[in-house]
Amino acid sequence: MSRALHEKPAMTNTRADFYGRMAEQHMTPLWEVLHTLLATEPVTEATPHKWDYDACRPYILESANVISAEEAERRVMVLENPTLEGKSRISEALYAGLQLIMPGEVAPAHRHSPCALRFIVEGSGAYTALNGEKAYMEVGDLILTPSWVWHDHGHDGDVPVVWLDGLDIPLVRDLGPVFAEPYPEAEFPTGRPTGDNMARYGSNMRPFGEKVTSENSPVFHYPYVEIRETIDTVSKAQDMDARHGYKLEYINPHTGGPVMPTIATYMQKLPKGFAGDDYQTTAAWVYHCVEGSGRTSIGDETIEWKAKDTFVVPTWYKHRHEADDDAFLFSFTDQPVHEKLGLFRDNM
Ligand code: 1HN
Repeated sequence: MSRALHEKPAMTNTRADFYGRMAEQHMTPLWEVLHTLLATEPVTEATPHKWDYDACRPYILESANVISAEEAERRVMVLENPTLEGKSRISEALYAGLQLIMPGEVAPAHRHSPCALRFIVEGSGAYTALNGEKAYMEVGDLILTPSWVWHDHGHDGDVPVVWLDGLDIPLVRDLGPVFAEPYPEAEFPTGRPTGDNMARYGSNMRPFGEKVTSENSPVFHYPYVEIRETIDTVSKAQDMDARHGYKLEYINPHTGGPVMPTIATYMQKLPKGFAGDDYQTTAAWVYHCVEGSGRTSIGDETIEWKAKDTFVVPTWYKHRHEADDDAFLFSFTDQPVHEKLGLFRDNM
């Protein structure tokens, strides 16, 4: 259990008077607040929570009657952590939301310094275009829009499309360097043909002589059909992890590391009857169930989940998964930031 490193000293008249006078110089005594700053273990203001898709879905669909994607810029229902209300965050450093696009709609091109991912929850026929190249969405696909890349969304199909957005925007805001820019024209010019990016970077090859200039994956679309087959094949060998089942990371082929500098993404298969051991890390985890059902014990509570539900495990909460039938969980986490800063710890 976490406890404060230091006990708050008693208040006296002399102290109160002194603190009051020093405040005029915008100074304040550390020993009055040290107990809130340092604890023996991480303390998070975030709470474990699940967004039940069946309960959320009617509101997501209703939003189409309230505002167009174009007027909203992005028509998103932000998934706000219950103890971080008003802060547009699902954990201290991560943002998540459920975005809706209706047939024929467009969400205009823009770019920003925070990086984003989208994981498709329902529907098909919509696309995200990166620098004008369209990636068409199917349920379970992962599409990346790294920092400062032009992106817009559109929909050539005939059913509503919903996806889970994940961004590092709370982290970037806390650090300061948020920049964003709308594309100055009404339409972004057509880019390379669909599939070009996959051929160029997603086929275990890459263009000759190309220099690596960032920690963003050059691949921007990771289709579920491929991920599903990969993880199924891997799960035929008997080398399951006691905590994670069969868990694979989506990688940046240039580095072998996470897909973006601040966010790592994973898919795991928990076989029917799986009952995992506790996992505890300094990173926050957002999980989204793609198939199957089960439950995750997070600290003292247990969250039941099924396909299309999303739940968050904040920093340092012990959590363990159980699966009722073969379950597939997508997750994203701020773990790469913790690792880069030398702050990452887990109980592995
Ligand atoms: C954004 O640009 C998108 O491009 C989604 O779809 C969610 C949340 C905060 C800031 C920018 C998108 C966002 C966002």
